[in-house]
Amino acid sequence: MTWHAGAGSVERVSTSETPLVRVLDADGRFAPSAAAEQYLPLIEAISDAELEQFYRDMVSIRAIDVQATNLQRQGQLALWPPSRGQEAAQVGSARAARAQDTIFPSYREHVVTRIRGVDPLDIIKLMRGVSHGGWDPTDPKNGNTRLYTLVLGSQTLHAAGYAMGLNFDGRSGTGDPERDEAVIVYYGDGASSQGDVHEAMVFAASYQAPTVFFLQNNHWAISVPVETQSRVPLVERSAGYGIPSVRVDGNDVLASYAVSRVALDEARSGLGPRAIEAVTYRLGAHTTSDDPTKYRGSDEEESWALRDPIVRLRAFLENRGASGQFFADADAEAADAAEDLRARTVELGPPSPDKMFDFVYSDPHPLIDEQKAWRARYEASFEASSEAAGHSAGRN
Ligand SMILES: Cc1ncc(C[n+]2csc(CCOP(=O)(O)OP(=O)(O)O)c2C)c(N)n1
Ligand SMILES: [Mg+2]
Repeated sequence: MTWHAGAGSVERVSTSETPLVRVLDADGRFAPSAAAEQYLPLIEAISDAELEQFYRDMVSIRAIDVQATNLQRQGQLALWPPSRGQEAAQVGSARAARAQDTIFPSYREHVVTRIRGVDPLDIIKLMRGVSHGGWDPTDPKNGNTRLYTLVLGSQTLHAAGYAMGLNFDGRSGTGDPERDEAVIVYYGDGASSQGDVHEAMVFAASYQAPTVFFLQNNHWAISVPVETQSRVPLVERSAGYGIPSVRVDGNDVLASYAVSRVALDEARSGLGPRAIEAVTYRLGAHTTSDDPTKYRGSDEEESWALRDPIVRLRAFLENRGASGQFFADADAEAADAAEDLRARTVELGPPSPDKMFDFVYSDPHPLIDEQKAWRARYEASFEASSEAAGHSAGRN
């Protein structure tokens, strides 16, 4: 099917006929698509405990995400990029990674980082301006999670380079599944048009670097719809570089988990890079600075709300006999996590202005020292003038 859009009636390739790996339908029924067949043994091996963990991950991050959005509205944060709607894509892929793998997030992967051990408060610190990086990626408690990257697509180059290094160092593709490492990098539909992403794919493919390119197609790059990004399905971009690529229903956590497991296992075992396009939807605003009512209709949002990944997994678990107590406990755990984050956020205090000078160069630099001293004098001048105002008020 083709359709026409925009000035000049540009012919585009429809994305509707591209095979999609899907295991659960929108009502949570087990209804695998033809493309899901090969993944069924893996899916059937997922334990009840793992399924319940997926659900707990998803509801906890939803509550944290709502809390962080509220904190921004209440003046506690400069910005928050909501992840609502993308929980299944993120939980499935993050739970598929092994401890030794390295994660390169973009800026919306809140549950990916949480699963790896990063404290959500570290993201809050970044969004409040009290930290310029967020967390220490070399600290073992952060599970090999590199920093959030706001320069679109640049993390794909970091990931491909790191993965090439794994090969050079003999840390991947040795045939030892317990020790071999891979890399998974997250990026968006908009970022997929960045030159960096294409260069990263060339290097990963040429050097058979163990990189899994995980594209979350959430249909929007701020106000630009995905239809404008590409005339072919995004999954074909990576395929064009010779990288085996699959398209998955990103709102189906089981499908996301299965395709990510296979892609990571293959990358780790020396078969080269893999790519996944997870088709999902950003239910919230791009960030708290954005107003999506300016560029998309509520009918579109409502149609995607019906495909909410949490509702889908909940229905599946209920059909399998999960107890009401389990769901109540998961909700309570999520509320506690969000409340704890709020309490710790409001205790953070204001950002220190001096910090912006501290990490410009690794060594002291006279120009930076001079600027830092100027800023301190400038700040002090307000105290001096308010003291003077106090004295003059006292004289009157
Ligand atoms: C190199 C670069 N260009 C532009 C921007 C401004 N910008 C920030 S987010 C964004 C849209 C990204 O969309 P997408 O890649 O689909 O990710 P999403 O926000 O939907 O998760 C843009 C254009 C940027 N951060 N970096
Ligand atoms: Mg997007």
